[in-house]
Amino acid sequence: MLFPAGPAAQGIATLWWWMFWGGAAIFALMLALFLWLLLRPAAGQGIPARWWIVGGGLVFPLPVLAALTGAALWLGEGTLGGTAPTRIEAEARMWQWQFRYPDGSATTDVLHLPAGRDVEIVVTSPDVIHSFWIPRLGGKIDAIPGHANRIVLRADAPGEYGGVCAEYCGTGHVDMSFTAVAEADWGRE
Ligand SMILES: [Cu+2]
Repeated sequence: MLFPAGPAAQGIATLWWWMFWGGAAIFALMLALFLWLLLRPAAGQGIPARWWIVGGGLVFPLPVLAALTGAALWLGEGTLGGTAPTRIEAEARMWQWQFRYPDGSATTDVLHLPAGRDVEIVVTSPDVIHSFWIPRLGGKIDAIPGHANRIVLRADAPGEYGGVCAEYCGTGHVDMSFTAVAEADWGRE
C-alpha cells in the first residue's frame, strides 16, 4: 500500500503519509505540552482553563480535521471516480476469482491487465460479500451479490502485483488471493 504502482494507489499512499506526519506532529505537540507542565507546573497556572478547552477543543482540531476531511474527499474521489473504455469483469466467489476480458477469454485467480492504461474492473459476486483489493494499484471495492461495483485502476509499469479478498467470506477467505499481471502486450480486446 505504501509502495504504490499506479495513480489510484499513489493517492491513497499520499493521504496515508499526510495522516502519519500530521498525527506525529500533533502527538509531538501534546507530548511537549505535557512535559512542559510536568517539569514546570507553575507555568500552567497562569493560563485559564477556558484557554485549554477552547484552544484544544475547538481552535486546534477544527481546521486540522476540516483539512484532513477535505484532502480525504479530494483524494478519495480520484481513487474511485471515472470510467475507462477497457473493461474487465471480476467475479468473486467462495473462494476464487474469475476474470473475463473483452475478447471473451477468462482466467481464474490471475488478472491480466494492460500496463500503462486505465482499466475499469466491474466486480460482482454470486454468493456472499467479498472485496477486491490490489494494494499496490488502488483501493478496495466490495463484491456484492446483485450489484456491479466498478473501480478504475492503472498499473504504471509491467509487472506482477498481489491481490486479495479483503472481506471475510468464510473458511476459504485466507486463501482467496490472486495475482494481477500488467502486460505491455495485453492483446485481450
Ligand atoms: Cu472472499
